[in-house]
Parts: sequence; C-alpha cells; structure tokens
Amino acid sequence: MSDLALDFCGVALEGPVLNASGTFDAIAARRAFGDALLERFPFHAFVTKTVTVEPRQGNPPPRLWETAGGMVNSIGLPNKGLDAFVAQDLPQLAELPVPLVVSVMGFDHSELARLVETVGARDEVALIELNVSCPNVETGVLVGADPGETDAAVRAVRDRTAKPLVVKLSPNSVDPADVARAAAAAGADAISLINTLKGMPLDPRTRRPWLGGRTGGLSGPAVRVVALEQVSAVAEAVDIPIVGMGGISSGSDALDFLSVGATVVAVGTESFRDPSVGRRIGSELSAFGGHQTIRKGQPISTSSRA
Ligand code: RRO
Repeated sequence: MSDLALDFCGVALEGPVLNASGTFDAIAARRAFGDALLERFPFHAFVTKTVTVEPRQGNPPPRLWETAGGMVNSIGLPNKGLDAFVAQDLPQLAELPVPLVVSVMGFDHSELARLVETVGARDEVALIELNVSCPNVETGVLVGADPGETDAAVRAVRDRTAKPLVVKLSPNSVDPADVARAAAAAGADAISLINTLKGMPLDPRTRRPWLGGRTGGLSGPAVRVVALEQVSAVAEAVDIPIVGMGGISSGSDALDFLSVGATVVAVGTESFRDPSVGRRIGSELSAFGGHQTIRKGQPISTSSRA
C-alpha cells in the first residue's frame, strides 16, 4: 500500500491527488495514450466533467483567455447529457484503475434528483459531486453561493442515494464557510472548493468582453491564495472532509492545502500544461513523508519543504 493511501468518505484511495472536474478528459487521454494511461494514471480518483440531464452545446467561442498566472474559461457546461453519459461514457470510465466521482448539475431540484438517483444506482460510481457552483451558466441564482439554496439542493437529493455526496462550492459567495455549514447540515459527506472565480477579460483591440459568454471563471496559480483562505475557513467551520483545489501545480502547493485542512487535493489548470502532473504531485507529496503526517492546523516546518 502506498504511503499516501487514505479513506475518503468510506472510499479507499491510493493517495490524495484527484483531478478537478472538467480539466482532464480520461476518455480522450485513453485514445491518445492507450493502455499506458491506465498503467500510469495521474490521479488517485477520477472526477468527470459535469453532466446535466439534457445534452448541452456550451457557450459560443472564444471560450478561453490566458491571463497572468492563470486562465479564464467560459466553456458553458457542454456535455452529452445523462442518458448518453451513462450509455457511452460510464462503461469506459469504469475501466480506469481508480474510484470514479461523477459530477452533476441540475437546473432545478427534480433534475438534480434524477441525476443523483441515476448515477447513484451505478456500481461503477464511488462518489457523486454536486456542482452547484458553475460560474458560466445562467441559472438565475448561483446555488453554491447561497446557504439556503445549497441546503435545499442537498436535502432534495440526499435520500436518493446512499453514495457519498461531495458538494462543490463557489468562491463567488459572501461567506463560503456559511455555505459549507449549510451543506454539511443538509447531509453532504464532503465539500470541494474552490470552483473558478468570476472574471471578465477584455479584447485589447475593442475593449469589449473577449469571451463568447462575456464572463468566465479564473483558475490557475493566480487563485491559489484565495483558495487557501477559503479552504482554511471551511475547514474551521465543518467536520466533514474537504477536497481542496485552486492553482495547485506542485507537491508543495498540495501540502499547503493539506496543511490548512483539506483531506485530499485536486489539480486543474496545471493538467492542461502537463497531463501527467498529478503523478509528479503524488511523488512530491511522498517525498515530504506522506500526507498522513499532516494534521489539520499543524504548520509544516519549512525545513521539510522543497
Ligand atoms: O463548463 C464550464 O464552463 C465550467 C464549469 Br461546469 C465549472 O464548474 N467551472 C468552470 O470554471 N467552468
């Protein structure tokens, strides 16, 4: 067993490095790299791109903007919809050598309940992530930014599955700790954060919004200190496990998140630059002596840092 192995919501993981939803397409990677991908899979659990009930095209282009220390995306949740996901993608994702987390997003409670019930009934699925925090889809209200809305969303689905529910919070809220408390009280098994920070890059030639969707979500190293503050605040507020993410690109970054109370970490933007970076981050964490030496609230001595 690896020195990084841990139990996350009753699911055995070989280590604490996940991918952030939507930042690694395991099916495309398998096509590109063949079975070598399975032998050297970069993550200890795989999180899917968010699935909705109906198929979606996503936002008009351009969808990406590179900025200092990060990028802004306005992808708009393109996906093939629940039925095609279950029929076409799930069998392929079940061949991955790690537990599967399916990310879902509903436009109302009945959609969310259908998603959770359908996905939760599948043996291939270890955990379900409720994405209540996409910044790029007009829903009238950003559920994951509001404690009352988050409470209602989690209560609407809690009884639909026995699988662990991870609620992904928005950083675009007044107080993520309040939202996390609401999610935990409503029956969430874990919290993940942060999703992307809302932003609006301008086309330098026209001074008009560059992105087809007008606004987008900022990710990458630029958001790391924001994410650390929010993970720390949420870890103080709730007792359930936390998936910490936001600009992680090294084992040292991952250790920062574990040090402020994350149970596991997720890697997003850096995987676009280097799809194998999850493995490097795992190795670097091992070199620090394994993440289990980190306990919430205990500072890491600088001498043990890379
Ligand atoms: O697809 C997206 O535009 C998207 C989603 Br669902 C999300 O949760 N976070 C993000 O930055 N982009």
